[in-house]
Amino acid sequence: MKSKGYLHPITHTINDINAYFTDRGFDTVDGPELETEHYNFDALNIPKDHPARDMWDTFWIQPKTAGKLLRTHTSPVQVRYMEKHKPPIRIIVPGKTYRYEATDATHEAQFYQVEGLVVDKSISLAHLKGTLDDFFGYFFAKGVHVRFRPSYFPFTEPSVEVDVSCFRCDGEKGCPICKGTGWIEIMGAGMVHPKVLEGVGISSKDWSGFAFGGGIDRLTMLKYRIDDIRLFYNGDARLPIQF
Ligand code: 2U9
Repeated sequence: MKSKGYLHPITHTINDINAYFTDRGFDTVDGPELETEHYNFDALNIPKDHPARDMWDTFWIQPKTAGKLLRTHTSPVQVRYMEKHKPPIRIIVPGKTYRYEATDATHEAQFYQVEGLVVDKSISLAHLKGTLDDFFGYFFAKGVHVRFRPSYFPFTEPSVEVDVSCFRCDGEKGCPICKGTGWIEIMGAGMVHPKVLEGVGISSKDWSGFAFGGGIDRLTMLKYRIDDIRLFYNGDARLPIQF
């Protein structure tokens, strides 16, 4: 039989995430990979010369003074969307992102991210927790749940690190995937900072929102037990056949 070809494991994950969220009323959106300093940083409450900018190693387009870069996260897409759409907003944003850093088994200079954004009346951290709890039960395995740990991101307040209970050892604390802790670090999230809402003309008195963001490569590696991110990008056709 003639070979029909195969989907890349990253594509499986993106399709899976899009299907889950669009079934629940989210729109899938994308935007430019070549971005401006304004949309990638300033509009997200990451001002010039603020130490928080060091969180993102950035590929600047020369000359740097022109303010053009390869997006370091998909967040500028949400900013652009909020400028054009009034709340209520429910969007899921998968896409290619770039970081100026050395490559190893868990880092690539280009990788994929997914971010979600909900803006509505009286949205709280409880809505965020319920959404992620249900999503990870779908994506990894029934019964997988999440926990929040306090964190910091300039564009969310409060901010949290999101862990999922280990789907390999069921939180029994005995496996290499969760390094014996029973928990796996999976993404970051929080309540959209009022400054970010006000910056796109959404009143933070009338509306609130949650946002989350994580690496699609990491989600895919955990789900399909792939131990080196570079396998996704070396063009070896023996990879997609297996998934
Ligand atoms: C808007 C407002 C808030 C998106 C968020 C994170 C936390 C986060 C990283 C996880 C690993 C990216 O792949 S990674 O390096 N992301 O921790 N992202 S909250 O928050 C937003 C986005 C857009 C307008």
